Amino acid sequence: MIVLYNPLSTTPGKQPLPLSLMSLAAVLEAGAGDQGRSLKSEFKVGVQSRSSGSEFGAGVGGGYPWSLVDGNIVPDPAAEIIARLTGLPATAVSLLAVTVMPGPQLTQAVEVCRRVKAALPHVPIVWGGYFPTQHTDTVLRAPYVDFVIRSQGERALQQLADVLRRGGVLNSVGGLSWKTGRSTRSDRSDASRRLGGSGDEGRLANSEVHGSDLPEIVNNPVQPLATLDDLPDLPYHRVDMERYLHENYLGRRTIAHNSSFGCPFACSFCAVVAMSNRRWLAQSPARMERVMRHLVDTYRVDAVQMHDMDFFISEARTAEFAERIADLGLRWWGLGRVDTLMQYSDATWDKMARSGLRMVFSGAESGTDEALARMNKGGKSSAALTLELARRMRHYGVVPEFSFVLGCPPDPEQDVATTFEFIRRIKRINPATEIVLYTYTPVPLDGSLYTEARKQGFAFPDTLEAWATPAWQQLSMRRGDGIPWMDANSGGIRRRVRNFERVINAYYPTVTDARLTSWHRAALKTASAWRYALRWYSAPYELRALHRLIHYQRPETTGF
Ligand code: B12
Ligand code: SF4
Repeated sequence: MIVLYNPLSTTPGKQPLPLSLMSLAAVLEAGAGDQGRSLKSEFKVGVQSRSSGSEFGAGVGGGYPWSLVDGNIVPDPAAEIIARLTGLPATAVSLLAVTVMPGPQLTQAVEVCRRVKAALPHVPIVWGGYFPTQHTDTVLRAPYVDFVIRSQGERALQQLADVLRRGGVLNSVGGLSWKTGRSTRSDRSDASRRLGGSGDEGRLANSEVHGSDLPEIVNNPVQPLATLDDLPDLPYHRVDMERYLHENYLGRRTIAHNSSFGCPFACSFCAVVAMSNRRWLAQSPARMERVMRHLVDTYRVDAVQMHDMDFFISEARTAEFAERIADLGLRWWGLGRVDTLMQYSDATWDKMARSGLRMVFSGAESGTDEALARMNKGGKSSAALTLELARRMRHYGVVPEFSFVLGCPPDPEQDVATTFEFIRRIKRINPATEIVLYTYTPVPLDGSLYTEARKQGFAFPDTLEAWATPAWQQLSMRRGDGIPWMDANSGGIRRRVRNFERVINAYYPTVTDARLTSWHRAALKTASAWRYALRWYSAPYELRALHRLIHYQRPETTGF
């Protein structure tokens, strides 16, 4: 049994379909077998369904038994995981596979994995996803994590399961990192024994690594990424889809989907760079159409949030997708770069608007080209293009959602002030624009921002326990805590950003919160008008009280 665990990541009731794990589940469900057969030759991508004979299918069967534990739904994930992994036949593969991003998700993952390891020391635990891909050594220093799979996970998890089932060397598992070296105990763990063999080289090391016995870590090279159309369809039929359908600005039954992996750019604050090494792989429009039709027909989905890191990289793909789904009446949302979207032709914008595109999230990042260059934003990005895109999207009736990375060196105060003025210009051009304000949060990626942060004393924690503390959890949420130049003035920059956000969101109430009535909007606008006119953003206590009263929802919590 392979238990796929999605640690808590959001507030109750908002849980998105856990796509990272569903992608892994698809491969386990389909079952590639382990005799060196390629995914491509083995999987029948969406060719047939075992029960209905419709075109949407889970593949050929014969994979590994798996089950999903979603920490967004299950109140005590550790107890649930232990129950599912207890009492299995000795010959069965047991494995706990965990997806982890920094923040509260990591905090729950640490606590749960520690409990599972204590209860079931023979069950190997593998972490994958954004956090372990960037901080592999820190993860493997924890005695309760045995493996990390870096980057794309489908093929690698299958390979790891094969090695666990048949014994053999771990070197063959693409992107696997694991602990090797001498055992710290005389008896080896069950999992280790199952792998057999005499030497340690390439085999599972004892998972009980304590204190100063720092493990030696081996990092297998990441394999070439699997083409997405060669991977099987997600096993929607195996989860309670009703739990993952939500009512929001887009629709009454909104689902999450992912249609590509990676991004060809290398912005210096972005975790995607380590994940895909500037590669972008995408599902074909035909595949996407087939999945959309399945979701509409089977689950009465009426809106889709595309969780791709960069949905819009290929104009041809977007245009064909928009044409293919035009008759479905879907409303959809995606993330895309400002410069890419400005390069699209009017014909493509027409098709997108007619196909139901309602909102696009873009990293506008800053109001100056110098800051964009320091962030290594790349492409043709510029502040002027951001303004143009706001104008263009107003024309097509698509809501822009622009995020900013504020308070960057060399002069964080000035950076904040300039970007505030820039945001006011955007709002004049397109008042519906949603503004999402972040402060720079380092990722371990060379670049002037990270270099500057390190120069000023910033360092990542080197244990998972430290990452799981409230301070680091807060830092991971991109609020600017713990960044040397933000802290230098006792949090003054952070406060300025939050105050500005409060005033601008009152003066231009978000269009995406369906609960805001016209009375609410008028009250917010009136109450904030004098502040906005005088640029008096500090201490907006009365607006905070008003926001509380009407259960105001911040734009950054409505998006992905
Ligand atoms: C959906 C999503 C969420 C959802 C939650 C998803 C969930 N799992 O429950 C919500 C909206 C709640 C959310 C919240 C946050 N998120 Co988020 N989120 C995403 C998003 C858009 C999509 C993730 C996804 O499903 N991708 C599709 C799947 C198929 O791809 P994947 O995740 O990469 O998975 C593949 C591999 O990574 C790997 N893999 C992943 N997990 C595992 C596990 C195992 C065992 C293995 C073997 C392999 C493996 O294999 C998978 C298949 O190839 C990503 C960006 C992106 N497009 O990836 C950001 C992203 C992961 N989030 C991010 C952030 C920062 C946050 C927040 C901190 C934001 C904030 N300020 O609040 C919060 C933190 C939440 C928390 N509680 O910790 C960052 C992480 C940055 C970093 N430094 O690592 C990302 C990368 C966005 C970005 N560009 O910055 N998020
Ligand atoms: S374009 Fe977006 S996804 Fe790509 S590296 Fe930059 S911020 Fe990350």
